[in-house]
Amino acid sequence: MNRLLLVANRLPISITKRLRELRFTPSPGGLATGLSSLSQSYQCHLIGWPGIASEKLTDEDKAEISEKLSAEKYSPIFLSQKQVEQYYLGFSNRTIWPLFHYQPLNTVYENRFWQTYKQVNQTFSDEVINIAKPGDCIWIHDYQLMLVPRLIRQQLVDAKIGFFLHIPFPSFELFRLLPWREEILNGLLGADVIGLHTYDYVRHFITSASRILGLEQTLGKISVGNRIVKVDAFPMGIDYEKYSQAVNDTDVQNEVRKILQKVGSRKIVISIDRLDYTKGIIQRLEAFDLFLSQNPEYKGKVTLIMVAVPSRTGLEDYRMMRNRLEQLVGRVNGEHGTIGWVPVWYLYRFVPFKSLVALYKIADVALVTPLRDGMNLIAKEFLATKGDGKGVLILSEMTGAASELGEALIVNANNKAAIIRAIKDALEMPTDEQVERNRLMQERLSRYNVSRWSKDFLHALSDVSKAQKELSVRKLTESTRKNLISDYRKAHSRLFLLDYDGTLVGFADRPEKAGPDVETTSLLQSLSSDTKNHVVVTSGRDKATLTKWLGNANITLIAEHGAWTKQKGRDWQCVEPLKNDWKDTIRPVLELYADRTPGSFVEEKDFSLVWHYRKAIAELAYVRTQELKGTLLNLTANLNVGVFEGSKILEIRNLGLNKGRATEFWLAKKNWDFIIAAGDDYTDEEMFAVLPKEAYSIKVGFSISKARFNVDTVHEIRLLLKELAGD
Ligand code: GDG
Repeated sequence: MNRLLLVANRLPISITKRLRELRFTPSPGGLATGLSSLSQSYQCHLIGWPGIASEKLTDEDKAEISEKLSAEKYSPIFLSQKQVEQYYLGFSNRTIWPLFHYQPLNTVYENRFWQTYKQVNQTFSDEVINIAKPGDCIWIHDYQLMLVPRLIRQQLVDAKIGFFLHIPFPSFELFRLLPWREEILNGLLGADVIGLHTYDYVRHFITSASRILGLEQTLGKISVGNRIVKVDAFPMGIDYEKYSQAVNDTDVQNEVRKILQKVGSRKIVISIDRLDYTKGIIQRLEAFDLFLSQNPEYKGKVTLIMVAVPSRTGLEDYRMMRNRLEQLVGRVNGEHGTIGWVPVWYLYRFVPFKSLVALYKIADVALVTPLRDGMNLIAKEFLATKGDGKGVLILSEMTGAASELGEALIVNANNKAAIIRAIKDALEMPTDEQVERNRLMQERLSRYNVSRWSKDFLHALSDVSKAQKELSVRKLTESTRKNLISDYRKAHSRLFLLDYDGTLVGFADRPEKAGPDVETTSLLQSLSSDTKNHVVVTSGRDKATLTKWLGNANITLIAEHGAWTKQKGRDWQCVEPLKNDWKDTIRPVLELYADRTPGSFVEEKDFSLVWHYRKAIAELAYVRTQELKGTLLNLTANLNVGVFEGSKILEIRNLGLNKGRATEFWLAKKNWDFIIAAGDDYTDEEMFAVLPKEAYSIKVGFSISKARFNVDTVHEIRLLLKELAGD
């Protein structure tokens, strides 16, 4: 059975020490319970902090802890008090947590927090590296450990590494505020799969990777060096069975009875969260206060049961919030309450599971209105307990859960009037409607439960690792190279199809600077001097440039992706006449963008227009490219031209032009017994696609390609060609 190493800040256990004796209390967090279903397919091993500062422990204590926990397949990470304060309470909860929850004004940027965060992430990685074996899956969780994927990758190059972020990934405008944004992105990109709760967060992550690191993506796959990183949405589910079955437990039923005896026939609204400013608890209570003022007929008829679970009590902000909340509860109860009716029942504690389920069960309305929340599992758990389908969920649109639970009463958590209206609508909603809405959501939640979530994530991880392996298998190895050379030597009629930019020569700041050096021209000369060889350079360049650079070589030139051909010793010929009238509409648009984007310019060829932005500021170029693409797609909708994105260019050209057609022409010309084709970008894919399967097709650079082989750099392809030329 494969091993799964689960790495998270906390182990699902708490250790305390009294009178020199250690006490171990299981604290089953959502994650550990949620992932228990994986134990059928994986041998799970958990790595995390056991919840006690190392100053309180002797060496013997640590040995005892390690021994006891290893029986549970847990590896403890020991952290000092200072590390807990600076890495956990500091960087994780005063920098990342507020910033990622759209609270930039509450965000603290302290270098010492960051230094300790790096140090602790290193400690976690060292432990993983220490216990990992080949074939293990490593799954890292959450914002406390964002540097771990890369730290592990640096040591275990081929490891299968996944990362899941449980909180929102903020929009680029927020993320860019972080002084250590590059390091955080690079840290995450050490993973093979980065999982987020929603597509919005995926989009935000991809935008940040592109605008901050200049990385490009296709369909959620980002190329990082010679690796592919998949970024995708995996909305976390709950253990649906567990909650839907729990309502039948005798303990839960007793609890339900007890609460109902106290509340009587009043309607019950519940509010349950960790006490955190992101959860919108105070705003929610203010809305409830206003609801009672504006709807006095509900006085005495409805009770709000508010559970605030103590959280991060070591932070001043959290302590202050508790004071504010308790004052407000006092005021609301004082102002609206009567003898015999307390409007808000307030509990500041962690409630046992049976009480939690009982509260869900008896609630007529669940008021879940965070200001921001990665997902929010309370909303889902509430629905799972509603076997009879009765009950109304009021849900903030700022939660990840809102994208799955559209049948709930969705509100803007900052809009008190909307919350007040929703409370009233919920209390008055006909039972049929409640049932109808809930059934749809319940079906979805029971299908996409936590076990499905984790399996989906791990499948994605296996798929990406497989693709990664295929990619490295496709690397042109020494033995394929030898085969290629031996096939070449045996052959009598050989065809070379070589792209120019990015294949024979590297990119330059400006296209006109990428002319061939002496070595390139003499390489092409040597190849073509062998009468068995026919060399074709297939380029997107215009014919004037190719004539200037390669006109004297005894080779065939293809310009503008196949629009023009110059066969050995002949003149240029236009393959087929194409319409060009579209250029007059498109040119002014491109020129406008060139003016608005310093460093960019427009190139005009016979059958295409190209906007180059290699020298423009990356961030500005990104914004402009997106705008320009949108504009061009609109303008060209009814024309026979396409908009193509290449390496730092946008090209608009006639749809009939592509290297595939040009390649087919050359393939049909003769009975070649050796074909080699090399290229680096999307236009070369058209060439690779039409080649016979025995042809040696080589992609320069590492990304998925139709080519049979990949090489890393221009240098490598030139070395190969030199060897063939006998240079
Ligand atoms: C983070 C993200 C994301 C809460 N109070 C009690 C109790 N709980 C359990 C609930 C639920 C879990 O804790 C809370 O999960 P949430 O999703 O509501 O929120 P966070 O703790 O902020 O979690 C969040 C989540 O990670 C998962 O990815 O959804 O957005 O912030 O399971 O049942 N359980 C018991 N007593 C309590 O008093 N027994």
